[in-house]
Amino acid sequence: MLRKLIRLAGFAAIVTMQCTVADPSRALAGEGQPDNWQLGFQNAVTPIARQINDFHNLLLVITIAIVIFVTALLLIVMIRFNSKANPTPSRTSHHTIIEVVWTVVPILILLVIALPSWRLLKAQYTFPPADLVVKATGYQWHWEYEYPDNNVSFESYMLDDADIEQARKQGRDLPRLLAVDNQVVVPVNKVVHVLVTANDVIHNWTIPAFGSKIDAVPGRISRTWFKAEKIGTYYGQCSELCGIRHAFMPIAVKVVAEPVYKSWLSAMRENPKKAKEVLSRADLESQMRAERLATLK
Ligand SMILES: [Cu+2]
Repeated sequence: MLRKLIRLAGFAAIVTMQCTVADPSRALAGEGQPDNWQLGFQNAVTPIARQINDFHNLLLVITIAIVIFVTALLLIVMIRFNSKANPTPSRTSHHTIIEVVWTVVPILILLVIALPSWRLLKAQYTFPPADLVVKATGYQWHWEYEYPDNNVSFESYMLDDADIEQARKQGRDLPRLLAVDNQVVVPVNKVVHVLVTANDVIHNWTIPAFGSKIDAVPGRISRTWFKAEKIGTYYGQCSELCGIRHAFMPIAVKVVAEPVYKSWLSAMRENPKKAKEVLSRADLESQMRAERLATLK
């Protein structure tokens, strides 16, 4: 009976683990945004996000092992040492070896958790030299972006349902509550420093696929960095409760090839409408390339 229960608990733990561990082969459809029925993290596209996923998976294994161990101990106590099975209880009140073990083992477990945690913190706060600086300012309820070295700035508002529907009619499938009118555009494989602040109340600039999450505090400039290694559009949402439309000020970052970024930047300086054309042309080209590749296969 006891063995069966332990085996069942082990099976349940393995199933949970398989569902929750970040799956690197998850379909591209959900890249940069949440998937239906998703349990784990979004696919990581920066070194920091990968480290966060690995740390999460390590914690998950440790947590599940502890849950199984404690459950097994409880079951043993309930079955072998209840008053019927064990009418004369032991009067042991002290056992040096057990006391040493239950002090040392948790210390070792905490060290196994602490070391990668410190390594991750250090990586997040060690800024490689910037290839590009972007400043994000939170407002109730939208974001404003500046490229201070390039004299470019724009506001970014969420697209409403009518805009999403119109885009769908034009053949573009945009995620509801995440898509915005003006995305942040950055080149692939470049270190981007993001200076984050707010103009009214505290907001939070977040992109899960980048492992980026930092408070936007009025009167103070915080800094984070990312190096996106994959072309695509990555979405996040304001993650600090900031008022009635908190859920409607998403963040969208479009990672493009460097030449596309350069032509977008120069178009932004001359005529922002042209900049959108640059991006949709790049999208069309990559879609055609993907289709060509698919036919070759
Ligand atoms: Cu908010």
